[in-house]
Amino acid sequence: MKIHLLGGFLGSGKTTAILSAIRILEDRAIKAGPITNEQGVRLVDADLFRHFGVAGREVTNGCFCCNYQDLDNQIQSLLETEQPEIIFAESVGSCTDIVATVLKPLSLFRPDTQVTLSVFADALLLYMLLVESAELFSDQVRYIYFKQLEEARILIINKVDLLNPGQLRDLKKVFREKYGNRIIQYQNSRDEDSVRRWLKQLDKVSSLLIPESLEIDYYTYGAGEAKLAWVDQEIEIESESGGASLGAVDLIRTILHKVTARKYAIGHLKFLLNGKNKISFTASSPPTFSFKTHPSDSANLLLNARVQTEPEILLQLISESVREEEKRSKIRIRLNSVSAFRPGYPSPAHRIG
Ligand SMILES: Nc1nc2c(ncn2[C@@H]2O[C@H](COP(=O)(O)OP(=O)(O)O)[C@@H](O)[C@H]2O)c(=O)[nH]1
Ligand SMILES: [Mg+2]
Repeated sequence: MKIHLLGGFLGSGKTTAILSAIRILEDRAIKAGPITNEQGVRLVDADLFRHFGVAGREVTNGCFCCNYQDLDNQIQSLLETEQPEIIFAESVGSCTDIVATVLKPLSLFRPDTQVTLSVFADALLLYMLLVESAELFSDQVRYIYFKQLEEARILIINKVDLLNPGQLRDLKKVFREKYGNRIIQYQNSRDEDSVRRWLKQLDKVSSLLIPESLEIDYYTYGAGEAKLAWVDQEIEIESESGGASLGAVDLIRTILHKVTARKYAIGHLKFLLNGKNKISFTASSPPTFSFKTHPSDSANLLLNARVQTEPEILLQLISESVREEEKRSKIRIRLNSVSAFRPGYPSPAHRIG
């Protein structure tokens, strides 16, 4: 059995790559299942996997490293019920130190399992941070970001389609100088051929030596996680004139506009519309988007926001957006269950240095 861990920053394309990989493997009659991981409990990606009929498991309420036993239980449960040959386990995008706290413990306690770690990075965000030296996030958040890259033996520079040839050439040059001793793959996870190359790479590397654990300052790491606000919110929209889904999309637009206007750096701002359409934004996405809707009297939205600000401010911003949209489009919007918090201080169950 193989467990492929995926690390890397919020919104770098891990879930997209997993979904595509599972489909590719399915065509080859190889059963694979995902384990998603989040700090919250109402998750866009878990719902998305359910929508696509992919049987998986979730580790919620904290990262793999702090919930190692839960991760192990979920692996066991997935193995017993679905018998996958391969498990893709996606860690929380603000997590790092995965080698010492997840990969090594899994290799130790599950000696029959081959474990790999691929760290994903959004090519455009990487270009902004590395080539343009943009700050975007606070120092501590950037500390996490670069620690994620540092511990990777397999680095997936994803979303290469967002760069023009000149940008890609510059990024490759700077990147090779800094991280040249890694396996580096330039990928577009929306393209199956590109994901196939990653799978091929994973087949090759699974017998390689276990990577080295990071040297890391947990104080700065914890401070970086605490810079990000997490809000998970269920939203229901009603309209007597068939404008509910359109209203939902307008609400997304208003929230996005307010977040970008106030210059809060977006880790990942993702919405699931009517349980099936994922609309998501990252620090590298354009501040505009279009989405076609069909007339409907009711719609629902699940929002997972990971944004650099205070949770209370993010909640207030969502309420303001709701009030504005209700006034503007004659729709009724109900905010249902919500959780708003900052991730707690990382305290891994195991750490093998
Ligand atoms: N252009 C482009 N977008 C991508 C690619 N991979 C993922 N995305 C988009 O990036 C956003 C975040 O992707 P997701 O898989 O949720 O990231 P995660 O947070 O790392 O799991 C989504 O809107 C994806 O559709 C890619 O290779 N190219
Ligand atoms: Mg994800």
